[in-house]
Amino acid sequence: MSKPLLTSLADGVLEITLNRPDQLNAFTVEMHQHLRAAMEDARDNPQIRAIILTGSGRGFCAGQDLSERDPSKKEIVDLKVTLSTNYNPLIRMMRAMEKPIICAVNGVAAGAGANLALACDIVLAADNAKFIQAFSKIGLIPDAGGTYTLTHLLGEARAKALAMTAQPLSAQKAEEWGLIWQCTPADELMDEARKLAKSLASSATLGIGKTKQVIQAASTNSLDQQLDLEAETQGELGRSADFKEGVQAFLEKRPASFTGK
Ligand code: T3D
Repeated sequence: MSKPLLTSLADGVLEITLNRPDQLNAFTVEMHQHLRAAMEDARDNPQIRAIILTGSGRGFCAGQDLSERDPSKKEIVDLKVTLSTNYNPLIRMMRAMEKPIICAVNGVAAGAGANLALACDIVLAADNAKFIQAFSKIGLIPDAGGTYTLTHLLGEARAKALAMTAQPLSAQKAEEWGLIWQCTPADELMDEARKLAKSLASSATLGIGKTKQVIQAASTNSLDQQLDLEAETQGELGRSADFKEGVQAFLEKRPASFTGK
């Protein structure tokens, strides 16, 4: 049986591929376990300075594998438990990780699959990809952070309409609305994602990780709190090897060689 997740590491970039193409990479418990382990490795391994998340085959991820929720199986699955055990720790970990996660959405992203993509830091999507908040079709609400991400990125009007209608949102419109960073021709998606990841992996990783955290904090902080957080974080970064190297390189008119420290 093929592995539900593929990983490869090169040039400081960990590439993670969801690998259940016949089910559009829908989430099983097993795939969750593998993805969590890969993300933990990405977080803890200093060799890894950027992550790409993508899917194999024609889809990115169709959310929860609904065959694990087959009502005829009699066993009642408590979705509060499955979210608390699988989806929520994953999203929390990805948001807390002080490394950039690029999502290369290679095809349809539905349900928790769409919201997994939107939890990444920079989202590129193939021009034939679409985002579907499929939950309302099966009587659920958007999860895996969807109610938060959609509302913060799009505002209530668009978040509610996407969630209530489950209407597919094209990659082009997702870019136009500011839901994702970039819609890319499908045949250029992985090259673009790899180029971007490689460049982030050789840049000032510590500063990029802190940028992620401080921008995320802005959703709930006041301006005063944010100014304090910026000062505190800049103080820390001002003592880093990367800051020293960046300034030195600028003054010497040469490219900087960052170590991510
Ligand atoms: O349960 C909990 O723990 C709570 C958490 C829930 C999180 C969630 O994600 S709930 C939402 C679950 N996802 C969905 O409701 C989406 C279901 N899928 C679709 O609506 C459609 O497949 C798509 C719109 C995504 C794509 O449509 P299309 O026409 O391009 O492909 P298809 O023919 O429907 O799917 C291709 C195959 O993938 C097909 O299998 P087959 O017939 O070739 O053997 C289909 O059954 C399978 N597949 C697609 N999505 C899922 C799936 N199999 C299991 N689970 C899926 N989610």
